[in-house]
Amino acid sequence: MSGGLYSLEKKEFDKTLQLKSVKPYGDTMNDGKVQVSFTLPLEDSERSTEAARLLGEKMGLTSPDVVCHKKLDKDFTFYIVYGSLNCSVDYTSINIKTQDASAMTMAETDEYIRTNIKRKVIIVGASTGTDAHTVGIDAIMNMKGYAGHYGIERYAMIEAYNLGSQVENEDFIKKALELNADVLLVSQTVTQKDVHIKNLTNLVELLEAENLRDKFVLICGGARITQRLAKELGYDAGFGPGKFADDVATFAVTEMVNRHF
Ligand code: B12
Repeated sequence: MSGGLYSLEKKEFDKTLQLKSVKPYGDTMNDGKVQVSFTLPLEDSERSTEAARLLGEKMGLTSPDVVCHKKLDKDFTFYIVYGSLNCSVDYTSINIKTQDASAMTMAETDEYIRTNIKRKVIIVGASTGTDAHTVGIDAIMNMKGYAGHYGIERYAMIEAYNLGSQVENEDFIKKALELNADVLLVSQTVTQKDVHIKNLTNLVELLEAENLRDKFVLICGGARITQRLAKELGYDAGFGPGKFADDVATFAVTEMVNRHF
């Protein structure tokens, strides 16, 4: 597939696509069709199905339809509601700096480090705070990699240390200093009650309090992490699903060079 963002403007199949007012697509362009799913703490009945439909209406859906209601137990029911959105977004006004720039391969990154940094890059990663999920950080770091992408432990010019999960921020920083890290990788999977935001913020605050923030390229990642959120929280970059070691390593080493590490 060629093109990306701007090739959309050239789409021939339907001239009614307007990038200044993009709406969800169901059957026809601009029909605004969406489906939402949720659970109500109510028994499965006609009355609770109407409650689900009314919630669809209050969400701003035109002609909401409850197309599925499934009893979870006697007091909880799962619903799927279809409807149309009237609102749209101006796609041309969105200016998010993404990490989509083509990632270097492992060999290219190693060569880039040899040429531009001239020593091994030290990367320390962990799943921090109370978070016990390791699969995400392992996907990025493990030698064997993930989904056909080798992890950074395999890079000849990267020295990688995966500290595992439930690493306290204080211990993480201590270890990063001990290892003389260049890059810190933080994984956060659990987002209940915004625990990831509190934990990620705490790490930045601790680094700033010790005047250490600029010493590291600071990167976070996880299922609900976006570049926008990462930047808001004071990180240099954030990577979510669909991102691999190639993307992370490319960003980390080019950022180091840009910052004259
Ligand atoms: C496996 C799993 C577990 C395992 C974890 C085992 C392990 N060693 O990791 C166990 C059983 C221990 C577990 C426990 C819990 N889990 Co759990 N778990 C999952 C599950 C099924 C898969 C997660 C996973 O491995 N994804 C695969 C990886 C590869 O994807 P990923 O993390 O998104 O990683 C990619 C990117 O995000 C990115 N990335 C990730 N990290 C990083 C870091 C950096 C630096 C970078 C650059 C990129 C990056 O790169 C990766 C590759 O693209 C999910 C549900 C699901 N299907 O997603 C629930 C899920 C994450 N768990 C959940 C919950 C609630 C829990 C528990 C709280 C349950 C409980 N009440 O006890 C506990 C948490 C315990 C704790 N203290 O953390 C919820 C989280 C909900 C939320 N929004 O907070 C989920 C979504 C399930 C659900 N639908 O409710 N869990």
